[in-house]
Amino acid sequence: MNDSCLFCKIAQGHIPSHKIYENDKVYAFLDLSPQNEGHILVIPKYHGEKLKDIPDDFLSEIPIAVKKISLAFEKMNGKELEYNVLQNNGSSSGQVVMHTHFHIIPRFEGDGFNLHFAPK
Ligand code: D5M
Repeated sequence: MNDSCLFCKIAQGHIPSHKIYENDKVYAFLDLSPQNEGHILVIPKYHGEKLKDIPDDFLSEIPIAVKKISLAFEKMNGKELEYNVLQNNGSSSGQVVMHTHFHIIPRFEGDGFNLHFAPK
């Protein structure tokens, strides 16, 4: 963990967040600037800027956490959560917070939300 990192502080409970899920390797919380209702961030409890910086034992926990969160949603709401998982790697890709994180962006029929992967 890095004392000057926003997401390390959130994972340690030093900055408030709306916690969604936590285990010893990952922390998930609501995004402060949601792209769609219920936008969640999942982060490793290991400080590394980019995916390549995260040890496998932390990284491998991320998709498992995503699965758990989606199943919990389904159980609570009686319907499947449809979503995109997005991970920005480096400033030119749109990464703003330099602690590896995965966005879970819920999708709803006709929400008009567009992901632009193609170069302009
Ligand atoms: O995404 C960084 C994301 O981090 C962006 O969607 C806003 C979110 N963010 C920034 N500060 C906070 C706090 N304090 N709580 C919750 N969410 C936050 P990136 O992929 O780096 O562009």
